[in-house]
Amino acid sequence: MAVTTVKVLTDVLKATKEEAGRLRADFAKSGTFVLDLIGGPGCGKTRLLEASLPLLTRRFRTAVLVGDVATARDAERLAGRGAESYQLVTEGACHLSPSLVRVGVSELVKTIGSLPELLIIENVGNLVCPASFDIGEDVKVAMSAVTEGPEKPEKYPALFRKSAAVILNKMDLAELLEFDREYYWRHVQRINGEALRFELSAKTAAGLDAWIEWIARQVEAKRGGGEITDEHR
Ligand SMILES: Nc1nc2c(ncn2[C@@H]2O[C@H](COP(=O)(O)OP(=O)(O)OP(=O)(O)O)[C@@H](O)[C@H]2O)c(=O)[nH]1
Ligand SMILES: [Mg+2]
Repeated sequence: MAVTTVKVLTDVLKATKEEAGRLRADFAKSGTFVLDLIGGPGCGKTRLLEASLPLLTRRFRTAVLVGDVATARDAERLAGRGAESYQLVTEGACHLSPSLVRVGVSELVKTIGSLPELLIIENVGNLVCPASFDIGEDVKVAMSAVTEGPEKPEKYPALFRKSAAVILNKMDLAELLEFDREYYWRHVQRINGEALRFELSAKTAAGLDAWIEWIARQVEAKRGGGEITDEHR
């Protein structure tokens, strides 16, 4: 019995890995830069996209996939911001899978005709599960907010270790909450000294420019068929 269980699990993991590989190959062919945005519930992922999309869609053909456990609320919020967005409802699962991303990609292509230059995927609000899944992305970006306290990198290191960049959001509230920035970034440095760092407020747009420019450099690099290297980060 135990052997059968292990075999089924191995097959599922293999199929998942293969689908992620197929997605990555398709994104390479179309020159689509894919960003997997991961953070706990309420850290401001959708709010950041609401602020970012008007700036990004001026420069790039952009589309968004939004993962949620139960609702289409986030895609509704993003409507009218210049990017086609499609909601993926996981029906309870705590992360997006490559097969669900494949469904979203097919739906996007039906609507906009081809893959965009930039695809942003807002993963399900969770600091643990999405970190373990390859969904064909170029980069994972870890996001947390000052309202969640400064221990998030320390307590959820896997996500921070795997991310090319770390966003600390809701900086407009940092002073009020006496948020310990030094503590937060010290642990990010310890876990992943390579990660790029953004402090911003999706509400006031403070710090947004550096984030937009970083994405833009990478979209341009991928569009040109170049490798995403440290130089572009
Ligand atoms: N003050 C302040 N509030 C913010 C900021 N960013 C987001 N919020 C608020 O925080 C709440 C949660 O933001 P969302 O964008 O829905 O968070 P999310 O990460 O997409 O949440 P899930 O999709 O549920 O995982 C909303 O009320 C936002 O308006 C910010 O920079 N400053
Ligand atoms: Mg959201």
